[in-house]
Amino acid sequence: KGQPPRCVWLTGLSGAGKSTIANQLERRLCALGYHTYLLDGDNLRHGLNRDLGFTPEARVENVRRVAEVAHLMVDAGLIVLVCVISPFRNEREFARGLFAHDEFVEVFVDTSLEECERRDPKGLYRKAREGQISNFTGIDSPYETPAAPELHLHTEGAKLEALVEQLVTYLIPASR
Ligand code: GGZ
Repeated sequence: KGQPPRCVWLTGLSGAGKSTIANQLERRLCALGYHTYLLDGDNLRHGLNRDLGFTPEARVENVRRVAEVAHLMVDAGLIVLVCVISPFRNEREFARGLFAHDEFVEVFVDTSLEECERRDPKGLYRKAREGQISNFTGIDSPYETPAAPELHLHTEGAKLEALVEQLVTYLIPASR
């Protein structure tokens, strides 16, 4: 089947739901017969990006590397799902600039800081508030909200399936 290579770039706070949404999206796309690959910032930081921390400079380099790898994979014909906080507008625009116009889909996984902190699945927000982690996004490191994402997902009060459906419909308009 003809497959549209894409970079689906999910940006948002830690705990916003990027990985959860991308994992479910990957299952859906797989079931529809598409070849995908998921690049997750948290995982890549154990390998490719193990030398990088969370200073602004390290994040710039982290996001640059992830964007370049995604570009290679899109070049190979895959639908690449990227989950990185990518807090800076500049680096997201750098990533966008690597791709052809239709290939890059910026998805703002919009969950308020209050809600992320309430979820706190890994206890990182608590540690950041207690000063055990510094440079934590939303606490003492900035997150620049996307100005014009292709998709803006409001996760609070939404069902996972409905959010994933919005993505599938955007990516594969004929799938419904
Ligand atoms: C933000 C941090 C930090 C700090 C550790 N700030 O929600 P998680 O846990 O599983 O995913 C987050 C991940 C962020 O890595 P990224 O590569 O996506 O970040 S960036 O795009 O900004 O380079 C979080 C965990 O690492 N984590 N310390 N200080 N998130």
